[in-house]
Amino acid sequence: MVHDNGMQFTTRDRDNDASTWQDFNCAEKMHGAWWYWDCSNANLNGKYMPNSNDPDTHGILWVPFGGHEYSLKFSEMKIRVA
Ligand SMILES: [Ca+2]
Repeated sequence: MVHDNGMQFTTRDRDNDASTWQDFNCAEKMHGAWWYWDCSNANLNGKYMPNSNDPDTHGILWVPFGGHEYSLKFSEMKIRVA
């Protein structure tokens, strides 16, 4: 997540990631909008994958937890107001 820190949100129609390939949109590749840097570290808005094994990284991804091919069953984001 360190690489994604500070990135703008990328959607299919708003490419704000830092991928080095011209016209390459991480939200399209990963099937979910996120604060992408290089498409690979996390995507908690990915597709639900019932068997958790997702070699194409389209699932709900949190690489420090399960690696690049493990899709979580669900994700939940919470915001704390100080
Ligand atoms: Ca891009």
